[in-house]
Amino acid sequence: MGVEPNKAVAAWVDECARLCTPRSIVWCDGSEEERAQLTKVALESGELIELNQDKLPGCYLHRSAPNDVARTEKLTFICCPEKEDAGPTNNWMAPDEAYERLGGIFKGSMRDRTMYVVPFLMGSPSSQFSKVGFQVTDSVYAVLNLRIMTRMGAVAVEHLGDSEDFTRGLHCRADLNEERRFICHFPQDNTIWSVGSGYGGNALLSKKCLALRLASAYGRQEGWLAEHMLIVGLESPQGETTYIAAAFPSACGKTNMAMLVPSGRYEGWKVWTVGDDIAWIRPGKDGRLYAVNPEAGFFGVAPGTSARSNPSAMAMLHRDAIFTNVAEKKDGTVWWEGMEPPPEECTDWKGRPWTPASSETAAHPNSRFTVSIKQCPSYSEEWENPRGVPLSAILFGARRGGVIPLVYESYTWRHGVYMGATMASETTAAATGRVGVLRRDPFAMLPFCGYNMADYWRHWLDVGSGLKHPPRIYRVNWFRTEKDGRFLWPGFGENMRVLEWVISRCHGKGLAVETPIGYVPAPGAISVEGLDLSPGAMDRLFEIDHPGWISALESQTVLFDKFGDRLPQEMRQEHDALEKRLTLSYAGTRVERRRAPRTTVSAERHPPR
Ligand code: GTP
Ligand code: SPV
Ligand code: MN
Repeated sequence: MGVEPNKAVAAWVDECARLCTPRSIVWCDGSEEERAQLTKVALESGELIELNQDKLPGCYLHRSAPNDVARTEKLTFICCPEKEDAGPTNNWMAPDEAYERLGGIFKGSMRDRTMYVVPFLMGSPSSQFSKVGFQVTDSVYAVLNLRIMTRMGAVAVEHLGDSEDFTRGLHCRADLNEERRFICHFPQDNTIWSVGSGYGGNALLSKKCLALRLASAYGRQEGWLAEHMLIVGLESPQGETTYIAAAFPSACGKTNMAMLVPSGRYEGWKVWTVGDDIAWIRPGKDGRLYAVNPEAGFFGVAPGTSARSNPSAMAMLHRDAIFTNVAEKKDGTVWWEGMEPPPEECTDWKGRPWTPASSETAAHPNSRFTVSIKQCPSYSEEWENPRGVPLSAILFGARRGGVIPLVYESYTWRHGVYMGATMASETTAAATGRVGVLRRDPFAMLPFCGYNMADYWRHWLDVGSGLKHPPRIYRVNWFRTEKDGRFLWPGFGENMRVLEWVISRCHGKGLAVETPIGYVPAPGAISVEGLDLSPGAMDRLFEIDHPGWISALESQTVLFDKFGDRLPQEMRQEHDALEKRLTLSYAGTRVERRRAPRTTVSAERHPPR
């Protein structure tokens, strides 16, 4: 490659080679020639399948092993020296034990394989806050994905210079056996060892392993935040851009919101995509929070993506994309559930013939596309900005059939941290295990927080208390349903109606009503003009479900109790204050059912009562 690795890198790669004993070692430089060469190798081995190069130039299909289609949270470990520092929501393994157990699996695992060494940079080359990682891997698919997902090659080697400060990521698919699959993180060694999986977040170590799990631990030490958040800029017809970050659990709408195309009513508005999955957030000198997307591409959920739901995503998938576990049509193009009417016949994600009469889906529910952020029609030039974009609002959103209203605003930063900490969501196909089960997913970081979650909440409280101009904090829920299971809210481009209210609040204009749970939009503050909602839908979207909240409060206590003394007292205080407000208002509503809201407040925020 063009740039020589420094001594520390060379020594570490040498160690990896001695452990895995590959047939050969290839140092990757990120060049076009290399991409062509690696694509050829992957086509020959069957790791990639060529799609129709006239209709989809530069596009390829990858079919993963059927037992390796999603993140495996049960097999993901934080290996810090003390178990308590990983906390009750993480799996923990002692570092020595982890190195030994995984070392046994890595030993000789690349005997008849090539070992690729991939330098990559997370963040802008001109930022001192960017991080360099090296991934050693036996997967050409991983290399080609990293090439899209990160700034890969010489740029990373140059950024590192003589420094030893780089993440050491060792990855091998080994035999893809779940019994021998482990994804281990060693924050004290800046090291990740992942073995036995070739899939997404398990195998692209830049993403969840480095940019969330390790980075969250380093962010705590260094005074910043690594978050599972999209970053988007919303430009008004007057030319004012408001930046919002939003944490939604896996497969709960980040990619969609990041490249939202506003519905017709919002002509003149522009949406700018800065990131769709990960945000590194730092306080700026001006007392605001600034967010950077450290990645360079999207690894997005395919099913449900259509010209109607996400036209921007469809537009960027016509060239230079890798598709994983989608269906292939007869003409060598791709298909997945929800894209458009099903083809009469196609090949499913396992390579078998499929028709609409088949009992299984054609694409895997967690099938994905990998594509460069630069191909997104709403790509924001601010993606290059080493300082990041200033945040006016932070949204926490989850998949909830009930209880959580369409949108509400926190009273304060502290109340907002409590809202994020107590988020729960119905599980999705992005991780193995049952789908549709409600579980607590604080800050959408349950699978990604690299240290004790209680310390993480403490860190959020501390960061906020140092800010002169903290962003406002919201809960949103696009997924509240009718009794028959249909969504009450149309979602997607129509979410702009909710975001318009959020923006107007940030600029001191939008009207809100104070309720026990927080500020909700004043009647009429969210436009429903032109929407085909079922009768009473808005009332139900904002209904405060008292019994639902009371049982939520109980289960929050179960979560909080897990953390013992480490739980910040502020979380209990917010819990108790909410309980009190709900009890008082419930007593009121029993006397006067469905009483009109008590106070209409201006855009000013009050302290909670
Ligand atoms: P990860 O990449 O796993 O982190 O997921 P994500 O948070 O980026 O989720 P994504 O935007 O890919 O959406 C996941 C699924 O939710 C897709 O099937 C979408 O079609 C669906 N979805 C996204 N936004 C909405 C919405 O506003 N309403 C409804 N009903 N579904 C949505
Ligand atoms: C997620 O599950 O949140 C993802 C996909 O973004 S993966 O990279 O597999 O983690
Ligand atoms: Mn994600």
